[in-house]
Amino acid sequence: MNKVILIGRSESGKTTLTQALKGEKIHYDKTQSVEREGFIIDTPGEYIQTRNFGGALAVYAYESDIVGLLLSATEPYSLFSPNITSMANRLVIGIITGIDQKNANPERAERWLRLAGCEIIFKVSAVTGEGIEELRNFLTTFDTKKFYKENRKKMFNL
Ligand SMILES: Nc1nc2c(ncn2[C@@H]2O[C@H](COP(=O)(O)OP(=O)(O)O)[C@@H](O)[C@H]2O)c(=O)[nH]1
Ligand SMILES: [Mg+2]
Repeated sequence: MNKVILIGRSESGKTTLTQALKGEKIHYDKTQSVEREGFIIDTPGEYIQTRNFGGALAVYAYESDIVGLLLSATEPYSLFSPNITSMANRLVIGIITGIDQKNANPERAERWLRLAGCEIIFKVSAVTGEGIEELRNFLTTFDTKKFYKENRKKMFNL
């Protein structure tokens, strides 16, 4: 089973998504520390809301098979610098959260995540459940061993 780490600013929906992926009832729970929830590692957003985001990404990625960068569809800006995914020698996917909301603009969020370097992007709502099953399937079944073997030159600078 892949270990997945979720990274994104506070309120981007990491904890709620963790609950939705685990099939739990959604309840608000402020994340105080890096928490392991089964195959998912949830992080407090404050950790990355600094100029050292790239460093944090590089370090956290070591704990995971897949890194998920979260961006809310309602976010008016993005913290992710262009090509930030290159800081991690892991598969970094984009996850757009909160697509059910009235003022959601998933296309804008997608452009920012592509700019950040994400090639695989999911659009989800933890509230309606849209896209959750697809994301869960990807996270639990994607063959990361094969992926890293095939991409070792690119990923590990060999
Ligand atoms: N409408 C809607 N609200 C969401 C969704 N995901 C998260 N939220 C809300 O956004 C707020 C922040 O979510 P949370 O998971 O705590 O964010 P975190 O700080 O990244 O862990 C909470 O009030 C959630 O209920 C979603 O998909 N749809
Ligand atoms: Mg949280």
